[in-house]
Amino acid sequence: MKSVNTIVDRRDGKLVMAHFYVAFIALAIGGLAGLLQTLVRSGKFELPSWTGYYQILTIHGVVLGLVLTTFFIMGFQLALVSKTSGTLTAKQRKTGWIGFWTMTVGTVMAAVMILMNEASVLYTFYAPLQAHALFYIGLTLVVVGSWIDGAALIMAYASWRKANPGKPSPLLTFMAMVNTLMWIVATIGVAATVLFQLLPWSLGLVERVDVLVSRTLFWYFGHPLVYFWLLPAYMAWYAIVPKIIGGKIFSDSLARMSFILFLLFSIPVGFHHQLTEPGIDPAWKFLQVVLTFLVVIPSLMTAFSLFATFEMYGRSKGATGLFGWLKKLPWGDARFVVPFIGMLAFIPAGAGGLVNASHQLNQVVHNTIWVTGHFHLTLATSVVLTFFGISYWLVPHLTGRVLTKAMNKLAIIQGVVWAIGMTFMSGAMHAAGLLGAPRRSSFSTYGGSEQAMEWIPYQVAQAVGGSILFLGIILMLYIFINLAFFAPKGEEEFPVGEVSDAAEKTPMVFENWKLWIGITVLLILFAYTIPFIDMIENAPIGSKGYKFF
Ligand code: HEM
Ligand SMILES: [Cu+2]
Repeated sequence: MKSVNTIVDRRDGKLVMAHFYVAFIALAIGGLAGLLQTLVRSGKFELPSWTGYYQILTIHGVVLGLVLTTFFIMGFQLALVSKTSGTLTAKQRKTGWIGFWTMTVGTVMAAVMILMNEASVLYTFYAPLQAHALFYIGLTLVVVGSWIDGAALIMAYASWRKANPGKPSPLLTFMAMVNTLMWIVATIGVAATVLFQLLPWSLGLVERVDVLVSRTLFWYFGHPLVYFWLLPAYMAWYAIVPKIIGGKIFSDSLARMSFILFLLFSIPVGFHHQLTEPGIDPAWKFLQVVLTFLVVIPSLMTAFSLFATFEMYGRSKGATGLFGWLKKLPWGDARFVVPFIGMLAFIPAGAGGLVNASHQLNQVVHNTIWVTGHFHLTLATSVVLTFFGISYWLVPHLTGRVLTKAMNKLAIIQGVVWAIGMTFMSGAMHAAGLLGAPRRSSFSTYGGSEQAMEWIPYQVAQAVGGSILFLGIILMLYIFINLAFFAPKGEEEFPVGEVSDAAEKTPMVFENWKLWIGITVLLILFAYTIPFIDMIENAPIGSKGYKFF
């Protein structure tokens, strides 16, 4: 197809790399904070007096959960659109730069407030914990900047559609569009709580805040946030990994369908994070849990089509028997192996997610460190290893360099080190959580209580795992710097999968955004309107702000 560029235009490449520099600086800072947390929680290490556990934990959560992810994803999606729908126009690229700088200024503002110990409120910034107003303004700029980046993507999509009437957009552009639209609908919730509740309250314009309303608006955003992290990994799994192994995309329509289902079912489900919260009628919690479980459908569609791609490829290479195709996969290629480790991690991660979302089982794990174990498998392994796997070819592609054999080998080692470290850390977190160990807690023996003593061996195991993981971060940073500045000049492939010949033609209905956004909005109104009216009608007087730092 004519519209597929062989290489991403240098000017677009610079814009993408700007996003990646911020993301990888975030990885360095956040990784160090993570290491310190595990060391503190082992009970064998104390932080210096000028800092504290919650300040470090806020840095870790904000910098990795919010900054690394948003910058990497926006950069990656810009690269996908530039590659599959054609070089950005000057106006689109400029919009992207404005978005980048808005996000960066916001990040610096929030970071300075955290470093000055004016905002140790953790990355969820739940009321009634109250941060400095500049922290909330900084986060608002990050969100607004991401909308401006999103506008650049939407403009690029629109110009492709205009130039190619009646044709379905390139698959990776389509996927980036779905994720961008989901992000815009979702971030309205967090923007609302920050602008109308937290900011006026931290400025002293109002004295009290309605905690339940702010938490509800946060989780209206917080669940789709995790899908905003996950979908770019799915883009790579569906449409890039098949090309890397030399196979074909199983079905273009199935991939689009599953993305649309994520758009529909990711948002009206925030209550599954609020199952223990009073003030929400259990019937509405039940409804949102049912909607949550519908996400199982596109998840299993994804798993099915990935393994179908692998099997079809293996058999085309002459594999026989039930699992013979496994041997034919390119086990020496980091671009495949590292995301593949991420896919494997998603099996226990997804199972744990079903536990979290089930009301009764949630009572056992709620607010324990099990939850932290869960999202270090989903986000910090499945998603992050896929992002690393993408960086191994995308960074050299953009900088006009190549991934050498030596770096490829180091990259595989990096993935394996991560898998080992995470098995220890996340495994110990899951186990300690089942024994009741709380998340978001510094080291304590709780007055020498017997139950707290049971947790300590697991906390030591977490520190062992955390140290191995930190080694994984150092390896990743080393490889990134090599690929960005030092690797030999050359042309690294940007792999874009082709659809299997046997697949059905893609119907145009998937591009009917009015329809999909319409259904999304209806589902949101259905799931949230009545409980929200309840919350406001029965609102307590609200809470004053607390600063424990
Ligand atoms: C060296 C690697 C890492 C280590 C050792 C580590 C360790 C930890 C620990 C011990 C906690 C929980 C502490 C507590 O609840 O008291 C935590 C929380 C968290 N981690 Fe990591 N982590 C690592 C990498 C990552 C990565 C790559 C991400 C995301 C991309 C991530 C995201 C988070 C988030 C969002 C939290 C929640 C913070 C909160 O509850 O406020 N971590 N991490
Ligand atoms: Cu959720």
